Amino acid sequence: MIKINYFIGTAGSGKSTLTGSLKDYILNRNPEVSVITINLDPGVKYMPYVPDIDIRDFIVLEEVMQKYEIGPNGAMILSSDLMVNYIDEIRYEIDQYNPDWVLVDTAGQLELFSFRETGPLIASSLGFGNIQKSVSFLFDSNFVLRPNGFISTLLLAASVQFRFRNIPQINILTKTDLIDEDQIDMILNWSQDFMALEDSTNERESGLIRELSMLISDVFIQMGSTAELIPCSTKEEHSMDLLFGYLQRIFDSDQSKFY
Ligand SMILES: Nc1nc2c(ncn2[C@@H]2O[C@H](COP(=O)(O)OP(=O)(O)O)[C@@H](O)[C@H]2O)c(=O)[nH]1
Ligand SMILES: [Mg+2]
Repeated sequence: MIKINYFIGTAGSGKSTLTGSLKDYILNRNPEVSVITINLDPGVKYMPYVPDIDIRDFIVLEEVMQKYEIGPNGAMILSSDLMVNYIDEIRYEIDQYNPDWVLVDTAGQLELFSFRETGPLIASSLGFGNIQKSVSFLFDSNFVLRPNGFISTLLLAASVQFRFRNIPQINILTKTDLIDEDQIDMILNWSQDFMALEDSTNERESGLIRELSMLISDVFIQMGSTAELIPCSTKEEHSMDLLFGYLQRIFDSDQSKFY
């Protein structure tokens, strides 16, 4: 069985760092396990790790700009759409490695991968046979310190879940080393108890934002709890333990096998 995890999140939420760090972590812990990383961001210039499979071997942003005579934004959208043409090549390369784990780093701009056809199509096309998959959605710690930032990120996480339909999703609170314990507890509490989120919203937001936030958190209360939020810092070994444990459990439970 090959386990594929897609890291999805807003630009700067920590996808690339976590992809590289998690690979190192798994290899350090268990050298006989084989792990590969895939970069699916055709526009990325600098990466904190060297990907084993790289979409930039097939699509070069500057060439797309020149060939179609478009600017960088249009070229990012087109490059992202063009990725579906290389699904067979990516699948072939994955099979060459025959890995236990595949960590997929997605485009800096969340909407390119998740809200166009590309991401869901790649995820379902790569998902046949002996492959299990999961989505990890990243909540940037600095972003979700206020109730309204938390709620907007929660909405994004829910949209990603809708887009990737039945793929099991975990939500990760990234860069927890940058905020203090109390703040981490507060955010985790919001994710487990939407009443607490509503209380904080009442206290800390005002005007239209407060009204809207209250309405939205009401919807979440009525929907029941979404996926659990897992705190993670790539700088702390114990939090990588926690995250890897969750990922393993997702794949060990039956839920990711049938999609
Ligand atoms: N302190 C800290 N910084 C992090 C962590 N993860 C990522 N970063 C930083 O956050 C920034 C964005 O990370 P990156 O992985 O490029 O985000 P991406 O756009 O989602 O791929 C970079 O400056 C990283 O060094 C973390 O766990 N702790
Ligand atoms: Mg990145």
